[in-house]
Amino acid sequence: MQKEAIYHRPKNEFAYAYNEKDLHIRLKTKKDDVEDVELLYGDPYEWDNEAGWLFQAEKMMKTGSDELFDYWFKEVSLPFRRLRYGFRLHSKNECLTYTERGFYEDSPADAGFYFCFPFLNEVDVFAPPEWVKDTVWYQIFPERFANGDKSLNPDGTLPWGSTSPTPTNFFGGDLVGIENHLDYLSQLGISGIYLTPIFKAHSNHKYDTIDYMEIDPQFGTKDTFKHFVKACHARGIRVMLDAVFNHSGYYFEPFQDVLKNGKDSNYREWFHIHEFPITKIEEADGDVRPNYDAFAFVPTMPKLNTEHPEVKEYLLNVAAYWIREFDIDGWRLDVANEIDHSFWREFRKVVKDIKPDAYILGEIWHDSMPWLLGDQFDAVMNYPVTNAIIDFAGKHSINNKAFIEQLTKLLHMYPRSVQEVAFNLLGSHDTPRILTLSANDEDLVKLQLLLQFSLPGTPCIYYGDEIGMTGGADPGCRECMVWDEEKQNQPLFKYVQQLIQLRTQSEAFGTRGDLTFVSTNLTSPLLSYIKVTKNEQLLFIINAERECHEFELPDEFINLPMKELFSEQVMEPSAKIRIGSKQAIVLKKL
Ligand code: ARE
Repeated sequence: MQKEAIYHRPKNEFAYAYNEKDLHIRLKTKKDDVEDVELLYGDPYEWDNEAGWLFQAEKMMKTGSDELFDYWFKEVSLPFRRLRYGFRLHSKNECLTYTERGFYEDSPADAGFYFCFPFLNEVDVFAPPEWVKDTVWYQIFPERFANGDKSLNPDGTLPWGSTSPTPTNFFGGDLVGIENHLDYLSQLGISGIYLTPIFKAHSNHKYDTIDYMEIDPQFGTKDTFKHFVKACHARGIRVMLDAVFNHSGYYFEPFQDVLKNGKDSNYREWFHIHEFPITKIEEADGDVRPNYDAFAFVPTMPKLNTEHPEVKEYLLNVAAYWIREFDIDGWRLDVANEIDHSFWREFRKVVKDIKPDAYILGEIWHDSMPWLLGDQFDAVMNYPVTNAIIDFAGKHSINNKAFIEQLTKLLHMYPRSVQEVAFNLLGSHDTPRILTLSANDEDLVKLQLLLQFSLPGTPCIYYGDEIGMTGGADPGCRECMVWDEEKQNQPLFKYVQQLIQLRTQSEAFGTRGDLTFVSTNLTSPLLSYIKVTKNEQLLFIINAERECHEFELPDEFINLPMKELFSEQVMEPSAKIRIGSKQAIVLKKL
């Protein structure tokens, strides 16, 4: 048995409270090394003089394998919500008990040797907002969605869609424009809007904030925004704003004061100034690096000192204000990974005190477990899953087996309760558009959308992707929304609409369905996975290849009456099924 590959450590994705009574326990072992695992578990205080610690032994379920590891899972609940536990490992010729103190041939009789989940305190249970599990998000870059009030146009505003976007040009998108198109969004079926920044700022992207307490005048006023939120809520659409707290803009009053008064400024501690005098961008030439911390090395984005009590108070007040006064439903946190954890813990308390079911979404592109322990974020933008989907079904740079192994690793990276509200996207204002990444192949985009909508988490459509807009990396991906219906890809719109309907109608299709990859055909070019709830069983078969393929149904689906969800056709019981090139089939057991 490869003991060096056997790993468990409590209170993260390996051991966590799923709800007020159930604990989830996971273990990983070297792939194909261990045949069976039993969880040995019990109350730490149950023992007798003869047997010592009184524990139960129950088989764990293998929930998947990635490139290197097998993953084992067990859900347990104990009357007194206290747990000591270990693992009895069985391989061909060996049997070992794995405890916190190491490996033993015979299971130790002393509970003190075992892993410990001391007590399941309700306040520690990570409980993300339930409504997020049923939400389909739509991301809008406000400057480019719709120009509803030309009187707000900034100087130099260009005619809508008249030319390519650049880092500095304007087309006049505003809040009225978005509100005027809520019928379109309701028709599509989305139920959450994520707006990139809308507070007063210098640029067209508004990530260089001038005033966190004002709506940017080109987008409208506070009354416009209040009216917009009410109109969204009246349609059952939630609203999430973009909190840019890692840095301010160059023209943010406190930074201007530091520029003017240098080390005598009352705000000098609000930033991370390396030395005085500060490099003034007006005097700087080219890409001089600022002598203060910034986002990347962008001089117009001075990093805020969120550890400073005045900065913390100011920003937490901003966070509270827009929830309390405008009833927004969530915050997307920009450059979330570069702000200190203590700030985010206070942020969560402030936000959840005002609106307990507000959604807190961190923008982190990498492993985010330290922010997802239940004391900071509810979820993160799930770019690792985005990349796996695009690599498999968009770029064909990984095959079915590699995709399953990558997804298995990613799905075991976080607690299930986190996975269920993960923010699943195929692109954003920071990435090339999905159709462009898929070499303009609409069929491949549809396969990627199906994966995005049926994997655990909640999907987000980037504006215009639903009608087949293209665009390269920032700023290419920020073109003006196409409203000329002749130029919109209506079949694709209808397909996205159908995915949203399927996700709404079928619980197993959405985030509550338990996912298992059909790994019997790892060498097959076809990806297939099963999603089940207690009332539904769905089989997804995806052919990202350019040839037709035959698929042998897994045992649970052989020779049974089924309905194909997209066509609504009842399928004759069979053992095999043909999948066309770049096609997908979703079968529901009748
Ligand atoms: C501007 C130019 C870009 C240029 C960039 C270089 O427009 O063409 O590449 O400068 O600095 C905002 C604007 C951008 C602007 C930027 C800087 O929207 O248009 O870019 O300000 O002025 C990393 C961060 C992540 C960040 C991305 C952009 O981790 O937080 O970089 N995303 C947020 C917002 C952006 C916003 C900012 C931050 C700044 O979503 O829209 O940019 O407020 C890998 C890494 C990631 C990296 C990612 C993208 O995956 O793992 O960490 O994200 O690549 O580069």
